[in-house]
Amino acid sequence: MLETPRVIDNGNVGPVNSALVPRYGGEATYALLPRLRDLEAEGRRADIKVVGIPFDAGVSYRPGTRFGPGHIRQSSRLLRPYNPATDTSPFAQVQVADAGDMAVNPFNIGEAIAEIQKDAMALTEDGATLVTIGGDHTVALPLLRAASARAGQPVALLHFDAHLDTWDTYFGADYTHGTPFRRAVEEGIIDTEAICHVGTRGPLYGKKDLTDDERMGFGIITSADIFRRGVGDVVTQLRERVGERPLYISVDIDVLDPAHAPGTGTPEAGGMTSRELLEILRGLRGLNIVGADIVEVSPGFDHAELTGIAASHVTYELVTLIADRLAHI
Ligand SMILES: [Mn+2]
Repeated sequence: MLETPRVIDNGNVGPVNSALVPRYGGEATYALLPRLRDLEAEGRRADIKVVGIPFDAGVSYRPGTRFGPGHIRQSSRLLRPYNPATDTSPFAQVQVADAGDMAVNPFNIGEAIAEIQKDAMALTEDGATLVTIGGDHTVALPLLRAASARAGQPVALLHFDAHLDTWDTYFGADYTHGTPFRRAVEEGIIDTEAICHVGTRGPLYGKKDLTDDERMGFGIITSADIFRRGVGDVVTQLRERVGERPLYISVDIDVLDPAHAPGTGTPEAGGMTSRELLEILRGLRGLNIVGADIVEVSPGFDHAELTGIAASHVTYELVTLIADRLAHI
């Protein structure tokens, strides 16, 4: 077994050194970062853990997000360690590692949710922050449970998605990828003073979908709002709504237009561009982000890694934000 040369910056173990090893060779960890188990074998710990949840038992339309984590990792090989948008090197500011995949039950959603919650609690036991690559949106519920338990209070939520995901049941099922945020409100794990959907669009079952959602406390910035008002104005509103609260960010890749992210389960026309999404995320710099997920990447419907690349960059900006905040506290 050959020793893999890595970038070591500021004492932190970074990606494989791509001046010595081709980016397209070797194991596809997220951004070619070290495996958590290898760091821990050396007595190190990670401040940020990127963890996969290969799961799609909660989908209502196209399946395939069980292959999302592997696809995002494969599409992340070209990411580099310096982020010019923020003038930071996130993998040098803190230790970031790929924690591998959670092994969740593909046949029993209740059991899968319990396993995800248990694994999320175990991975954050040492104070690490999780950035999760999914998986369908069902996974956000147990991740929010763990995030609010660690924060010791309900967390603010920015939910980037084409859809509300606050429906009640589907075929009588309470736990699906269309219902996690209604369950989260019912469970009191998100702070209804500071919850907002961003990027919604497309037809609904009826106006009641919106009135129910509003009654739960959600604000809505639609995809059309972003086009009409612009990124800067939207960022200002989101920052005011969240303030200094512990914040969880959930990004369904279908928030992007199908032109930017075709590889997803429930695509809707008229979405934002990947440039707009990345710029909104950069605008959240300094906020107290306690966890994040990027979900609904379904590689069987992807073309030329468009969706995988978009998701890998979204993950990179989320890691950047968390690393920068951790480096300044
Ligand atoms: Mn969703």
